[in-house]
Amino acid sequence: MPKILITGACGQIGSEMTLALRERYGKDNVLATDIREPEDENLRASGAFEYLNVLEEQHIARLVQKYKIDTIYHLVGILSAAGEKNPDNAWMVNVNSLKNVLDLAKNLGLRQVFWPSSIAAFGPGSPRENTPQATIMDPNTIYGITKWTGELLCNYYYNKYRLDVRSLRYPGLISYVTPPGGGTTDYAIDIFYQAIKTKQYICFLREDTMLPMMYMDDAIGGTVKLMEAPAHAIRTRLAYNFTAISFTPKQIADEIKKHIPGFVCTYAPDRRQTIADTWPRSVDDSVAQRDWGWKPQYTLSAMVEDMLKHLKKKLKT
Ligand code: AKB
Repeated sequence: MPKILITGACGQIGSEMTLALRERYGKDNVLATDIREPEDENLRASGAFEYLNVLEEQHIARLVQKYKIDTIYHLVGILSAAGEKNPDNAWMVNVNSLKNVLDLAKNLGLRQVFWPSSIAAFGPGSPRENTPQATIMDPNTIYGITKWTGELLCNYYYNKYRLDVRSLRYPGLISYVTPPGGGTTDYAIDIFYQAIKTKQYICFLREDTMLPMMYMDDAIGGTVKLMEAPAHAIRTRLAYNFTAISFTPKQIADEIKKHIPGFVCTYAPDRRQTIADTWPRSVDDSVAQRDWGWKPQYTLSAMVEDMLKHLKKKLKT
């Protein structure tokens, strides 16, 4: 059984990953850490939590030793739109913390590290349709630059030190548990809250902006599958392309309208449009399918139905 430490456990991915890993490996084998206290009652009640600033390598090391950790899911990160507001902070949090985790994992002989990359690692020079696993990488947001740098670092630590570090290029992730903050794909979550609360939504991307997306259940399932795959199956130590569904704001709005008649979505693109315009419209994840059996479950309509069911309950409508 792995002994896991999760950083960023109170974030969008972390809060669900913590619960899923505790369910799978037992609550005593998964330590949740974050720089902020968990607000979610389920998360708080589900097992041990420790305050952690990932920029302090010694602090991570103390927790690793105290809880006999052998695996780190390093989920802390500043997203794309937030990164543009404070590039220095994005670099510090996204790159320096990853370097701390990789150094510590190497020095203490940890078994495995997971770190999320993103479709933001691609850029204007990458093909935008069915973007291949290996292609031109020229991200032009600081977030994308940190993600591509992080991939190169992971690859370096594997090649030089044989550290078993694995990574995925997450698309926009959609979930009803913890809202994201500061991303370009966040509209695909906000739209559900507004559709339920007011039947109106002003989208910050153009109606035809197609981006790769995934429901959180698929993201968690795929991540666990990657981490449990035998080492010989993992044939890239850069991040794997990883996708489920590509859709535009208009397509998701139309799908929501089937469940909430009268819902109206209008469009007022802002600075996030220029970020989205440099990202893939769809991604080729056939290498992940071939190497470790990646296969998503949720279609657009299944995802919309499940999101609305859970969010209506959460918002008590
Ligand atoms: C963002 O929008 O910044 C993220 C991402 C695609 O990595 N959701």
